[in-house]
Amino acid sequence: MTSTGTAELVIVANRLPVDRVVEADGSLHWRRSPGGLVSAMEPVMKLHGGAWVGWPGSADDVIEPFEEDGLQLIPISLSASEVEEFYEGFSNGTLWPLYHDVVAKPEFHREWWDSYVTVNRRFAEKAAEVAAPHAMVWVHDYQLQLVPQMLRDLRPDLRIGFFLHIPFPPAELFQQLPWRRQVLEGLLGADIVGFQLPGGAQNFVRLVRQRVGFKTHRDTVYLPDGRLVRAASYPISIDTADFEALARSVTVTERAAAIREALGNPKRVILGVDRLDYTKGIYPRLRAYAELVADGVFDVEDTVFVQVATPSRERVEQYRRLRDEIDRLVGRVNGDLGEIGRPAISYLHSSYPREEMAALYRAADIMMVTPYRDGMNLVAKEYVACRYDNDGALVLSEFAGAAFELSQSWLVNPYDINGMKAALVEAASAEPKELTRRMKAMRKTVIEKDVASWASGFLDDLTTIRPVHRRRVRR
Ligand code: GDG
Repeated sequence: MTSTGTAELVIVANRLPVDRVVEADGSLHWRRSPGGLVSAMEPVMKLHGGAWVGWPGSADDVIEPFEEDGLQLIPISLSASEVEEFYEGFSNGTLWPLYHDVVAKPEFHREWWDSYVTVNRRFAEKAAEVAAPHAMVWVHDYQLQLVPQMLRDLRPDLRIGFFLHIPFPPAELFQQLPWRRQVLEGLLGADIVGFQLPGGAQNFVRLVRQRVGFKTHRDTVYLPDGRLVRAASYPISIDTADFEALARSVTVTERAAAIREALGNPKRVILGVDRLDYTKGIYPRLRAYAELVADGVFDVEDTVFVQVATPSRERVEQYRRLRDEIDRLVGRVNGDLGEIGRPAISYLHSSYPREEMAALYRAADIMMVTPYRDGMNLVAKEYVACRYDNDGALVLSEFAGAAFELSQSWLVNPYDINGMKAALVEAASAEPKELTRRMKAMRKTVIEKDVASWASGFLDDLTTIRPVHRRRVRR
């Protein structure tokens, strides 16, 4: 065992939960990144003297551990070539498309894999250094799938949990990965491997049986050394109360009215909010709307579309190409169908403060969330959290994890443009009573199952998982 640290709970994630801000006078400071994971973890972290291991977000930064808002932050440094090979390459050019149904073609490069191994080892070593004896370590997401086993080799005393935020693909797709066995073995270092949906957990257990050859029964893998690994689903959520409070605030209420005004006070506002990512199905959604305008079903005078596409992974080729495709589509639709002062689609390639997001959710009569594949999709839950009047319609892809819980939405297949058009028309003409019935049911779910209950559900299971013998692993 390597020497140990003092943190009783360690979060290991690709990014630290803070962003670096450079002031006009050149001074540097850190600002908490907005996001449910951070706010959900904060109370538990403070209670347990927690530490967060992650990358600060720019290349070649060597930063000493520091404390921010009572959180102990442990930066991991990545070189420029590691950002290219580990992060943009293997994580976002290989794993991301492979795990999202191959909606874009994954690239397999041996040097990207080598970098993935090197960087995963760096994260594991750092976590091993800061964790107290018998501490809990919670590792997050596809960038760090080798960390659980690397960490277990260094620190067999730890309880290790892993959670995958994106889908875990069926065997038929996962099998393409030249390093499939190493990834499965990496994950098996955890005591609990968590997924968004039961299907992900089942895919994982099946692959372990087929590819690694370990015995499995239902959600449990039996390792030859007597250790057990549990694979289960923990659907992530949002800080619902916080979002609703924001939506009810005077500033957001006024801003929502101002947005509608600026759009020309139309009868209907349809909204899409996504990172600009090829998994999110932005293209077919805009086409469905544009066809309805061209068909004369919607009129740009009374039904407008607002699409926010937050810039994302701009150095990765496939993302640049997607941006061009969407630019072209929006240009064509507005050129063909818009009128002076009335573009059919208001397209915003930009990122906004949370207040603006809440105002947009408040301003929208119909929210379209139509990914080809998505682990969960928090935008759908945020929209529901903001609709405290029980109005508004959610059109949701059946391939988003959120579809399992938000089954009262208008569920669509994003590959079926006619189907999406029909759902959009139905949602647009639904009676208020129908909207209320659906929204009420969805709000109940999102209020009961928020991000705090997600985090405590996972950590409680990790605390109480049968204390199997923790024999030293000899290799
Ligand atoms: C991954 C999985 C899973 C977006 N633009 C702005 C902004 N956002 C916020 C949204 C939402 C979050 O970012 C996006 O979360 P999603 O869940 O929709 O999608 P991914 O980024 O792909 O997240 C996904 C998630 O991990 C959690 O496990 O649900 O399936 O792919 O919260 O509001 N926030 C602000 N400005 C923006 O411009 N402030």
